[in-house]
Amino acid sequence: MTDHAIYMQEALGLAAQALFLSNPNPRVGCVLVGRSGAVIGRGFTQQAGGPHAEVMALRDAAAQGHSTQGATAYVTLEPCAHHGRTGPCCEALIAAGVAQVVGALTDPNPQVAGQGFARLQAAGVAVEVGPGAAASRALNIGFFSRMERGRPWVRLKAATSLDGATALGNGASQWITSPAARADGHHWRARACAVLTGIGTILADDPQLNVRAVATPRQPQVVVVDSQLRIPLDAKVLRAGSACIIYTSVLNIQKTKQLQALGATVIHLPSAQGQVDLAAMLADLGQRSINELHVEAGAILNGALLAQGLVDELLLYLAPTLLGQGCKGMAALGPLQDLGQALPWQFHEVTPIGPDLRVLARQPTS
Ligand code: AOF
Ligand code: ZN
Repeated sequence: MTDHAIYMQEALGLAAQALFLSNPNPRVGCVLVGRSGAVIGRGFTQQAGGPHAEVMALRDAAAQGHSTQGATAYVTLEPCAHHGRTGPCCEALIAAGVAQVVGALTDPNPQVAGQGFARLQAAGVAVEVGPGAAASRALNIGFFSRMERGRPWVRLKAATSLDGATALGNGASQWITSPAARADGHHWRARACAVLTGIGTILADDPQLNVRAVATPRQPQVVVVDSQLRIPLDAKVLRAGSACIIYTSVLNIQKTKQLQALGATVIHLPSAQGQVDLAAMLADLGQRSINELHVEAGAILNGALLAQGLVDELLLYLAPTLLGQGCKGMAALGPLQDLGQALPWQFHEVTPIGPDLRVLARQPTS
């Protein structure tokens, strides 16, 4: 590996430490290398509104008494050029006397979009872009989705038997997969900006949909699709720490006021068919800075999202068990008339988790 690749690898490792922390800010890492070739500072993006990776690395170097004059900064995303909740990182790097910036990717945020690199170059800082680009993008798949498509990266999670059943015909479903797989599922909840479910799941299971099995500094926002606004006022998701967003297709002022009094946000987004307009909902969630949307829903909402082509990734846990006929499937789709109508997916990654398999599949285009 070249020096650039080695230091960028370390910066990517730092960026990964922001996985549960920085939402909706991208996960960014920064390594400062002094003129002697030694690493003098490290940082990663803090919670939204907190310092960016570059500022953390500069502070780290200062705290250790290192001079940053003539240093090289390895950053997994273009240093910002805008005055957002924090000052522009490109100015902080220039002021610190950094001589070279190696960046993995241009920031797709229109407020930055090349201006950070341009400003560095205008100040005489050498700029190189490219090392670590694919890994940085993968780590920020939701941020890129929101910036480029105006909607979150939609990841649909399901736990099934080897023959694809999510529950017995009588509804019994606890537990098909192992504790290890369930804990792994919490990791994916934790990295998401929001967890989406449907009213059917709320009424049947009254889930909390928060992160419990892994330590996290923040909880994802809970989002419920509830066409008829049937959610009970004592539903657990309404008691969770982060305020719940409910999408509905009916106007029910009284129930809306009751839900608002509990801290929920109620959004009326009817489709032509009288249900919630799911594509419009995703656009609205993009406006609300949702990067990764983690779907844990029943067959009806899963089927609607899949049929409308709104799911980007399947996160499936497969247990080594066969449940046979008469079971429930993960998505109400079809019945199809011929195999040509089948929805095509591609395996992206397959990982054993305890006794189960975790399968990530993506749309062929993504
Ligand atoms: C960086 N370094 O570590 C991150 C950046 O609201 P603010 O001020 O926190 O700005 C958020 C935007 O800054 C975010 O949308 C993205 O464009 C950029 N994120 N930039 O220089 C970082 N996380
Ligand atoms: Zn910044």
